[in-house]
Amino acid sequence: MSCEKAYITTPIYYVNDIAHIGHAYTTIIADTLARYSRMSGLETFFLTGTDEHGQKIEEAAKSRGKTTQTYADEISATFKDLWDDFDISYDKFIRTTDADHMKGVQKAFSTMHKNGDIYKDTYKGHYCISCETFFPSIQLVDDEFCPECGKSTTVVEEESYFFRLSDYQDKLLQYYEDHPDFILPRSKRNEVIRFVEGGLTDLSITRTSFDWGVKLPEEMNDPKHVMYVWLDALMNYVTALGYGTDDANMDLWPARVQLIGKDILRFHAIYWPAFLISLDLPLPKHIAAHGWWTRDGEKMSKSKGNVVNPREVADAYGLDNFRYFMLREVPFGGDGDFSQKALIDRINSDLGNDLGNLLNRLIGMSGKYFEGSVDSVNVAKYYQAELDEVHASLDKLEPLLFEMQIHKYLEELWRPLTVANKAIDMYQPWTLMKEGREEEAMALNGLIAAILAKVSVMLYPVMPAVCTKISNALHFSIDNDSWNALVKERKLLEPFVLEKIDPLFPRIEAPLLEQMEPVDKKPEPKASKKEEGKKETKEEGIALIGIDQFFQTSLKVGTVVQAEEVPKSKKLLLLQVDVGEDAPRQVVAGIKEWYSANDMMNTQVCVVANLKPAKLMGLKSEGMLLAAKDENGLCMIRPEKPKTAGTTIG
Ligand code: ME8
Repeated sequence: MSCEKAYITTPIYYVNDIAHIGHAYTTIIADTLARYSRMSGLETFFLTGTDEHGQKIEEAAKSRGKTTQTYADEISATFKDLWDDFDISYDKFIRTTDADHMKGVQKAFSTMHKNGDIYKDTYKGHYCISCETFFPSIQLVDDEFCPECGKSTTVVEEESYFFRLSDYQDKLLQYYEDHPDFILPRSKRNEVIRFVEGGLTDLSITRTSFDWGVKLPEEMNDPKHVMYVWLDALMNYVTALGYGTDDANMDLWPARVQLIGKDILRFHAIYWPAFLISLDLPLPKHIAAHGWWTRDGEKMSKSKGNVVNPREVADAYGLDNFRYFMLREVPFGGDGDFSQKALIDRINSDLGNDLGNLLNRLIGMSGKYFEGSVDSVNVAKYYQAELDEVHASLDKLEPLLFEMQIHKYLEELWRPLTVANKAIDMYQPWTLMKEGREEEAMALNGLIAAILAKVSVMLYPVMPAVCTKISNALHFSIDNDSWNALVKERKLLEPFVLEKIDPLFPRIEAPLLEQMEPVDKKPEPKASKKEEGKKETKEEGIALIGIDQFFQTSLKVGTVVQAEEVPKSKKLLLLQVDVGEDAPRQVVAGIKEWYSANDMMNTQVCVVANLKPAKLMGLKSEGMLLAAKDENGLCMIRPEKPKTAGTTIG
């Protein structure tokens, strides 16, 4: 690898709203790159954070009746908490309200001013608060609306400092030409070049009409101005390293990859490099812009109520599965659509059938024939061709990752799994054993284990928890040593006895999140008033139903055969309930405030037995208990006399 340091950044997210799948996507890609960089021995620094100044935030706080700082603190914490819960391996979480960041921004302003790149004038034009962007009249839609988000713009006429962006047009074009992979993917580079060739106008970089922002440096002696939020925000990438204060980590600059969504490419590929050149700082190696996530084919928006909450998806489907899905499903730079169906397909097929099943096959083979032991000593003797094919794929991976072809990285990483699954089908360990070719059968075991080990090392940056489970079962740890040995030096595993582990990817038969049904489902046509009267009678606001509708619900008597508390949950108990089937059902019940696990043991309950399974705090729940709750608390509904478990209620 050409560079020994890897500084990786995400955009800093606005605190006007909580994180959604788009934010999670950027952050998970960055986390993947950071994890790979660390594993491959690079000095890695991974930055994320929140963007807290500007008119948009000030207005969001006002509309919620909070001070801007309190509001920013609260929302910033929700981002940080989410990344912590997602085990995002960031090294620093920056906030643009941090004192040293603000100092660094002032330093940058002073330096640009000294370098002759800043002058004072009057700004006349239109400002979109939502995009925090100025637009010349010719770019507006119907002379008023923002060309980016379609919202109404505000007419602004105010004194402003300007950055001489127009002076940078030729320098930037030259830079793009000399560094063809500065902007990734290449298709996006062409867009930027066309925009810059169209002509750059100087950029208004201060505002006077509000004051939630960084003040100008004291020597400017102009206290009514605050910095334009994008100048403030972009500088975070260097102030996080100490720019303008102690320069402590500035040796990490320039960044190896700066990840962004395509919506903010112009700021990162035009303004940001121009600011850096003005400050005499080198430019980042790559600005990598990914595409846009939609939900079931539609743009996500709060008003449609179809915003995908990453925490909810990860809780229901597993964090690593969610990570894999997002990175595998969409070619980097392209737009992606989130649907539960697509996610389930990836989990059942790629993860369950190809990866999970291979581990099960190895557990089966080594258990049945060799009491779990795996020895690689004769792998090369019998299966050199397979090893060569596997290594040829592994060799292609690293460049794909840093060219941001992550979906191809994963596609290529699946080839060794195909080699392994095919080898089992072709050489048939059961036949080898029948024919007394034990050495070959053990070597096949060794081959499969080696492939699983190599794949889990390279998959680790995408699926850290799952790959750690695999490596534990195979008795090795994923780190720089094993990366070197297994991937670079093509070594095999030391002999070991395989641990049996639970299936990694239990098959998912139906969507796990009910409330996430496609939003484009047409609502039932409304019956006319007259028809309504015929169909149903309303009593005290409760719709009456027919007896057949009632019988669609399967209610059964259940006996609680096991009860325990759900760790870290104030409300939930985890129950195993016998409802007369082969095995008890697992039910997660929100009753802990009123019943202890002990209270519930060996009692009878009424169970709704045909609810779609749901997940609560990551635990599958296959039923619901009937209970009644009023102002005095909650009580379970139980049969008056003991009844056989599974007895139908109705
Ligand atoms: O733009 N699909 O912050 P922001 C994919 N503060 N990615 C999405 C997405 C979607 N539907 N929605 C958002 C800002 N993103 C500025 C950045 S950086 C110096 C300042 C992701 O909270 C994507 O990475 O609006 C996008 O660039 C970022 O969130 C914008 O986040």
